[in-house]
Amino acid sequence: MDIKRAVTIAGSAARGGAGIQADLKTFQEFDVFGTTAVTAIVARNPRTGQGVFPQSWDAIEAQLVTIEEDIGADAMKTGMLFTKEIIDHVAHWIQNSGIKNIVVDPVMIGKMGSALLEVDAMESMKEHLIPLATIITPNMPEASYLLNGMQLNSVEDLKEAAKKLKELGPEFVLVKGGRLEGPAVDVLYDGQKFYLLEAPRIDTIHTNGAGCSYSAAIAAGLAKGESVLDAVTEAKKFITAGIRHSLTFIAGVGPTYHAAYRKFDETAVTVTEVK
Ligand code: PXL
Repeated sequence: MDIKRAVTIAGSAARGGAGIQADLKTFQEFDVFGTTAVTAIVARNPRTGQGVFPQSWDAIEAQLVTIEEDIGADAMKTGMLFTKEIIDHVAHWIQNSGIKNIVVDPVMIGKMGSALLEVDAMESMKEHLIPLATIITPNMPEASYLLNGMQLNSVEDLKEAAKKLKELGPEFVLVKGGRLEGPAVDVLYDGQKFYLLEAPRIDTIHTNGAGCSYSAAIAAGLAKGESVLDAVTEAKKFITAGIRHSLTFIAGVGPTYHAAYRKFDETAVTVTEVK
């Protein structure tokens, strides 16, 4: 069987809807074989108060070496990396890996409120990791942090942010406008052209893991050889369906439903090239 492969370097989200778990579920939906390097475990222990359990670089490196030697990868995505040390090591590893399609989701804060990136790690992300990316996928708060607090209130602001983020060195920038009013508009920028990807807004708070799943879907498309624009468009359809049919269980912000696009969607995404 010829199947494309994608590796995710990210945190384990015990709740199952975000992080590594979201990535694997997404890869599966796109018929891409997923492999994982867990950087940290996110789960709360009310007895000790601990909520994030980072892994040593030795443990992370072991996973990457195992994947490289036994499976290989057609694309990679990074999610929660948590520390400056992990970011620096991962960037160095990517540089030596020869992997072509690199999706960097600059994860900072989870929908459940966990801090997923230490404060001093931001500069390393900007300096060492983002320049290696085929595409970065910040949401509005992440884009704002990466741009020293730039205010984002409109699609024009998203375009301006994309332009500034492009200067950090990635090939493509996708700034996601999920927090604007009106339709859900994301801006894709390749250094020359802007594309607006628009989907209907879905009124729900249950979007845990949406960003993880969106970027994993992009990685899956790239692994299969799609263009960045095609991969992002398909990924947006996938995540819109997942949000429309998002799930709720016992408590907290519910996860997106990864099978929704395959099972019942219908979702229209319009893509417009703009100046
Ligand atoms: O959705 C962001 C995210 C990423 N990675 C991990 C998470 C979360 C949010 O909960 O737990 C591990």
